Amino acid sequence: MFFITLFAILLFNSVASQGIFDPSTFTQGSCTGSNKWTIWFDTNDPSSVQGDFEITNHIKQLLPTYMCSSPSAIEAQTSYDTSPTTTGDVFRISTKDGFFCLNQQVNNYKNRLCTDYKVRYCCPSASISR
Ligand SMILES: [Ca+2]
Repeated sequence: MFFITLFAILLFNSVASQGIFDPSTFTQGSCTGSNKWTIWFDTNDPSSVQGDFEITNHIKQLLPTYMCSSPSAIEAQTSYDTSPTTTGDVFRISTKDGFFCLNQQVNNYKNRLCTDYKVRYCCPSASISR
């Protein structure tokens, strides 16, 4: 828990300069050829302390048979299958690190939390069990 908190604080500084969510970035990379999308991962619920994080390394450790070591793309949706653009949340997404929505970045932070999100990754078809 300490590590996560420290990480969030470090991350906050880099996220703060990125501004409002850009629709073009909720999918990073494409998924074609011998690759396919994994199942959706929702490993974290929004907390009032931090936000909603779906961390790539955490997912690799938690669900190794459904995940590959070097995904080529990541996509995020809300847990209710709507586009992140509809939430008004501010977040960061990258294949390497995962998805991070920090409550501090949300308008009227005192009154609302980050929406709950899920992510999926693009992996070589042969490397994942489904
Ligand atoms: Ca989540």
